[in-house]
Amino acid sequence: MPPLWRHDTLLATDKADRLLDCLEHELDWQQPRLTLFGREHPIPRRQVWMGDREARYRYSGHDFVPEPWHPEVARLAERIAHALHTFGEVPRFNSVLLNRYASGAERMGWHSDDEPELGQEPLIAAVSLGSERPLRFRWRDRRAPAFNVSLPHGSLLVMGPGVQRQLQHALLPRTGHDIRISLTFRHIIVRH
Ligand SMILES: O=C(O)CCC(=O)C(=O)O
Ligand SMILES: [Mn+2]
Repeated sequence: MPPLWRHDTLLATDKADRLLDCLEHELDWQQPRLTLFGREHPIPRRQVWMGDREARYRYSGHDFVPEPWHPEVARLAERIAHALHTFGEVPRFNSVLLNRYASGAERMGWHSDDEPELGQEPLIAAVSLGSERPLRFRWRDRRAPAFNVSLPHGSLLVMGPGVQRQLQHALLPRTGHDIRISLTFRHIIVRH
C-alpha cells in the first residue's frame, strides 16, 4: 500500500449525489463541545460516529459510542475494501467518522489520526462528497513543504503506512464552498 493513494472516481457522480443527499438528511448530526485552552467551544463542523458496537473510541478527550451502521455506509465500506484488494490484505473497517461541513467556513484543525485504538500503522480511507476542498498535509518535522491533496466529489483518499506518524493534516477554511461530507473509515482495535 502506498502512503497516500487517491482514487478520483470511486463513486460515479449520480451515485455520489444520491449518497450525499441521503447522509445529509438521514443522519443525526452532532456538534459536540470540546475544551481548548480551558474554554469550551462547539466543534466547527458536525459529525456522526458510526460502527460496530464494541468499536469504542476516544477522540479529543471524549468517549464516542458509535451509532449503528447506516446501510448505505456499510455498503460503501465494502466498496472500499473491494477497491483496496489489489494492494493485498485490507483491514476490516469497523468504524467511521462522518464529518459534515455546511460551508467553507467550517473546518478541521491540524491533527494526526494516531490514537492508540488505531494501532501502530493505521490505514484510514476517506471518501469525499460534495464541494471539492483540499486536504492540507504538513510534515511533523517540517523537512519538506506542506502540500494539498484535492478531494473531488465521489473520491477516495487512503492514508496508508507512515502517514499519521510523519504528517499532520487539516481541512482549512476557504471562502465560496458549499456543503461537504467526508467519511473516514478506520479499524479500531477492540479491547475486551
Ligand atoms: O474531512 C476530511 O476530509 C478530513 C477528516 C479527517 O481528517 C478526520 O476525520 O480525521
Ligand atoms: Mn484526520
